[in-house]
Amino acid sequence: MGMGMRAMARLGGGIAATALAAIFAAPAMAQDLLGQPVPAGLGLQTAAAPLAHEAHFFHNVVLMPVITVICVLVLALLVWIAIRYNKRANPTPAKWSHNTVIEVIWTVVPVLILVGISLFSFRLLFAYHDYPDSDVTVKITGNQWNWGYEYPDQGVAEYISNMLPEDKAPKHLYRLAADEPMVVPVGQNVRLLITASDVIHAVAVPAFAIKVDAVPGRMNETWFRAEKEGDYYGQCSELCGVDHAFMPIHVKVVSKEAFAAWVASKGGSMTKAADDAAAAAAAAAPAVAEAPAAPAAGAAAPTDAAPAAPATAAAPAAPAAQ
Ligand SMILES: [Cu+2]
Repeated sequence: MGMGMRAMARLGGGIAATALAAIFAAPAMAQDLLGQPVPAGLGLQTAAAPLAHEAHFFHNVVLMPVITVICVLVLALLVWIAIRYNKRANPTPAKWSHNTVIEVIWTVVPVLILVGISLFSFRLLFAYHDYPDSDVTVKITGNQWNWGYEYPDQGVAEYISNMLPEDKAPKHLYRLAADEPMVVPVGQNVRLLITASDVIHAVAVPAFAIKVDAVPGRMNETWFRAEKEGDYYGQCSELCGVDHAFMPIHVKVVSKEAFAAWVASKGGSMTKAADDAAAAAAAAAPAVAEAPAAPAAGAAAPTDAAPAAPATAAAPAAPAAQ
């Protein structure tokens, strides 16, 4: 019986190892197809951003081994009990029913396993809320059934991204490719501000391991830093209505120069923030110059209201410049 158990354990271990190898090999084979699903793909899409690497570590190195060991152990115990203690092999069963030591063990060990998982889990959770300084901010608005992208810092007004129809999209990218992708520079921190105009949608891009709800009246936030140029695809991940499956998220990661050229083509400017600051300063300057005139005006008409009037008049100039 002992030999049988060992053989069984070896078989179980072999099956688990093969399954794990298949799961981990899939992303490796998908290297050249970064950012999109692959036919018969198993496991996670190849990681292409810092958070994705951390999420994959949690999945591949923490969760999968724990799950595999527990499954194999429980299966082995079941097989052992079924073979060793069935009616034929064990005609006169023992009469005892409780064992305090074993009950303490099967309570404490799972608790320790969960505590061990939670250490890694919280670390990952905090990493997701640890926003670095952003280089580019994109405001994403989910609509029934498309996405609006806006780049407030570059002055790129919101444009709508629609799914490419079946006859226009490459066959394997139908329902993933969009006519107007979200364009971002490679190696830069991209902050996403996410909301919706009608119902709840969700922004999900597997290669960056991000998934955030887009909720009307609420601004959610996440970030990613794409490590390689290319096209990355995601989909709305909240059931949002009849065309839920037809609002893909297409992220085009390009060089810094190509991003600047794209911003210019959209009527924006990479130096908009600096330009605005300069314009605001220029607009503020005359207001400061006029300031000394206030006491004079006050002197000409010595009422309480008079000195306040020029300041109020000058104030709207600054917001208008923005
Ligand atoms: Cu949606």
